[in-house]
Amino acid sequence: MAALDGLFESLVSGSVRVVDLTQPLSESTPIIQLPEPFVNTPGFKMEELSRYDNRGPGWYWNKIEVGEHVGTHFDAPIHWVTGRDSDDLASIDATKLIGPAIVIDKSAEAEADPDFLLTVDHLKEFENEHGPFPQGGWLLVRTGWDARASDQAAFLNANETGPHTPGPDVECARWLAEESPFVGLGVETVGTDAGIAHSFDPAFPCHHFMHGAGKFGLTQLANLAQLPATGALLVAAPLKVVDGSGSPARALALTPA
Ligand code: 23J
Ligand code: MN
Repeated sequence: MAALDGLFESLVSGSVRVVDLTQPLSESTPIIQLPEPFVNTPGFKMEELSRYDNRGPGWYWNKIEVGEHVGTHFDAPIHWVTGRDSDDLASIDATKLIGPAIVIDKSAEAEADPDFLLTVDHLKEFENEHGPFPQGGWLLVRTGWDARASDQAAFLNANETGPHTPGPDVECARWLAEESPFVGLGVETVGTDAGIAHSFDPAFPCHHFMHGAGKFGLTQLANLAQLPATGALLVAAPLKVVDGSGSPARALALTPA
């Protein structure tokens, strides 16, 4: 039997399900707000070229404009200064875009404390319960933040002290990048770093360490609640933009039904 026959059969029979981890991309998709003096990204915009009218009687098409880091999106290593000599979107080894998904659920903790920080201890605890993390895997962190994704204010959760959203602490970011077998980190929030990570040393440690190690980020994920802790397979599909630092992406998971 060919290696993928069983998978095709399972998809047809429904014993393997495709879970769409992607948030809808529209003009109301929430976007990250960096503080002064940094430049911010434009959001998503769509402009009609023709819609079965005199501009094109038989067809409908649009022009879209979007920042690379908008909505459910992929962070390439070259996004960060620590990864400046590493991969852009077009040079990434596509094998790394598919891998076993490990889903750690910290939604209760993030609901109790929006500044909740994921630590190496949390990850060791997970490994003690579920076994060692897989080589080439993706760590997906469930925080319940996807429930806020249609409301920019609730999603960014900012006050006069800045944004308050969960993410890894400095040592966890360093460990994921330099010691773990993961190739990427996926989150439900606007970025892979915690809201307060601008004040960490180094600032934005997840970007700093992960991209410095040639690893990836995936943000604004949806439907992680539908995945098992282990046993799902992630497919991350960013655009293959030459010199691109990131791109809106379709993120899918194959999961046992
Ligand atoms: C630019 C500057 C800081 C951050 C980010 C972008 C992101 O989170 C991103 O989307 O990669 S923290
Ligand atoms: Mn990004």
